[in-house]
Amino acid sequence: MEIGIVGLPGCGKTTIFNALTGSEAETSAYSGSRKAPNIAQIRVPDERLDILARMYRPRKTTPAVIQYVDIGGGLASQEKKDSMDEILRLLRPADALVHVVRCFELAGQAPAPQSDLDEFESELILTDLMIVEKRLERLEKEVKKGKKGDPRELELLQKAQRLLDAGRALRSDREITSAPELKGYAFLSAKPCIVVLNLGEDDEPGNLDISLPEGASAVELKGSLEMELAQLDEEEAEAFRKDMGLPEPATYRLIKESYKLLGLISFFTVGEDEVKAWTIKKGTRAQKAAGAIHSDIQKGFIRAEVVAFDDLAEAGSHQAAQKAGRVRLEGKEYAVQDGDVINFRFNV
Ligand SMILES: Nc1nc2c(ncn2[C@@H]2O[C@H](COP(=O)(O)OP(=O)(O)O)[C@@H](O)[C@H]2O)c(=O)[nH]1
Ligand SMILES: [Mg+2]
Repeated sequence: MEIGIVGLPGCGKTTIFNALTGSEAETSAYSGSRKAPNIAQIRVPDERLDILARMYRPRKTTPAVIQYVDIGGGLASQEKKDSMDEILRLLRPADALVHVVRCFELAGQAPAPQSDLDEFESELILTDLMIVEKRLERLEKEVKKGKKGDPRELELLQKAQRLLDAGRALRSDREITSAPELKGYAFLSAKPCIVVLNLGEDDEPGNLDISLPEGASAVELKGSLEMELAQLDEEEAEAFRKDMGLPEPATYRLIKESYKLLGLISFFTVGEDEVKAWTIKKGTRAQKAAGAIHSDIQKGFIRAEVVAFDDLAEAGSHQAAQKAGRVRLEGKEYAVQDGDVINFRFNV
C-alpha cells in the first residue's frame, strides 16, 4: 500500500513525512525549488502482532508496511507541464492521498486552512478534468476516423467530466471509483483522501471548524512536534510523550485512519519461523486471501484453519484454543475477518 502526501507548498508535507517515517528529509519555509521526492516505508503498528510474537517466539516478526511518498511541489495551475507529468507519474500508483493543510503561522503569514484546503482540492479536480478532456478529445477523433472504441469507457469519462466540471471530486462516486475501465487513469480526485490539519505547537486540538471535501476524513496533528518525537530514539520519545500525556504517536491515528479509509484489514500467520501480518481488503474470501501469501496456496487451497486473535490471546496457546473449540475449519468462500490467525491447508 502506498500513500502520497500532497498539499500546497509550505503546508508541512515533508514535516509530516518525517513524523510518519522518522526520516530526516529537509523541510523548508521556501519551497520554491523542487527536490527529489522523499520515499519511505513504515511498519504498521499493531499490538496484536507483538502479542503473537510473544506467544510464538518466532525467528522473524513481519509487520504490514505502508509506503509514503512526499512529492513536493504543487499541481496543475502552478506547475509547468513537464513537472506536472512528473507529479502525476509519482502519485499515480498511490492507493490514497494524505492532504496536508497548514493551520500554523508561517513566516508571518496567518493560516487560512479552509481556503487552502479548497484551493488544493480544486487543483486535484482540475488536474483530473484536464486528463479527462484530453482523452475525450482523442476518443472523438478516433470515432471520426471510424474506430469504435469502448462505449462504456466513453460513457464513464463523460460522467467524470460532468462531475469534475461541477467542481466535484470523483472519490465519492462509486460507479467511477470501482470501474475497471477507468483504473488506468488513476484519477487523483478519485483516490481516498485523508485531510491532515497540521496544527502549531500551542494550538488546542478540536477547535477548527472546517468543512471537509466530499468523501474525505480528517486527522489533527502537530506536525513539528510529532516530527521531533519521531526523530528521537524510542526510549527518549516515550519519556517525552509520558510527560506531555500523549498515549501514542499521533501518527498512529493517521495510519489507522488510512487503513479504515482504504477498507483494509489484517490477518496473521504464525509459527516458529515467522509471525506475520498480511494486508487484505475487507470482505476478501479465504482462498483469495491465501493468494496474498503465495499463488500456490491459493491454487491448492483445501481449508483454512482459523482462530480469531482475541480467542487465541484469551486461550494463551493454539492448543488451548483448540481444546476450547475456538479453532474452526473454513472453506474457500469464508470472508476473512480482521485479526484472524490462519493456517492454510493446501495441495501442491
Ligand atoms: N510551527 C510549525 N511549523 C511547521 C509545522 N509543520 C511545518 N512547519 C514549518 O513550515 C515550513 C514548511 O514545512 P515543510 O514540511 O517543508 O512543508 P512542505 O513544503 O509542504 O514540504 C518549515 O519551515 C517547517 O518548519 C508545524 O506543525 N508547526
Ligand atoms: Mg517539502
